[in-house]
Amino acid sequence: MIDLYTWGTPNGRKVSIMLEELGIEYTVHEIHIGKDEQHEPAFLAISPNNKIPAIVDQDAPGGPLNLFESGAILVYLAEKTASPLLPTDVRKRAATFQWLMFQMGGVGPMFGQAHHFLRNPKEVVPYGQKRYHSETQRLYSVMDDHLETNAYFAGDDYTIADIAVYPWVARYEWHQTDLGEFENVNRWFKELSARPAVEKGMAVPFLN
Ligand SMILES: N[C@@H](CCC(=O)N[C@@H](CS)C(=O)NCC(=O)O)C(=O)O
Repeated sequence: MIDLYTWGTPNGRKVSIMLEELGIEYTVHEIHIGKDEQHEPAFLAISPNNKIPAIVDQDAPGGPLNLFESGAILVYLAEKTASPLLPTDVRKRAATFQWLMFQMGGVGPMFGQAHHFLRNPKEVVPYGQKRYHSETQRLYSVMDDHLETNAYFAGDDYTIADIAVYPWVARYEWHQTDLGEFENVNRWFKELSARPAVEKGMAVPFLN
């Protein structure tokens, strides 16, 4: 049994999609980040960087295991279940990690900043808006070029790299991106959207 501490954000949904794909039983604990619940001591004991998502694996060898950082959680769950979502073939595994890191170090932080500057009703900062919107568009071009000759990020197979990127692309309206301009990303996005596990995972803990 996995306890999932999450909120309705892209990073949280990576993990709920993964758990749905794996068919693992899990209990959702909502951490309302708008109400600062991420700073409560009980949550900090699991996730000391005060961010969702985090999990507790009650059945880990040696006793309950706490884990934060969505990328680490995806790898942990794939390894725990020996899932093909993290291939064992050396080249495919390397490609999966490469695109997972691309998401963790690029897509997540840059799209997140784009949302911050483009959707902040209190203070308009044109430089911040321009910088992160253009960086977002650049990342879409990188993804679009790659997906022109690859069905998925790691090549022929659907992996945790796709699960990591998907919930961020799902917020395309927030970062003012026309998916019609990126036909390969659009094709990939539509295919993943049709997966029942993706649809279910995206609704955890609520839809927005
Ligand atoms: N690198 C982290 C980022 C997690 C993250 O930024 N979580 C956000 C929500 S998407 C959060 O909990 N923010 C609350 C805060 O910063 O106080 C991961 O991938 O898990």
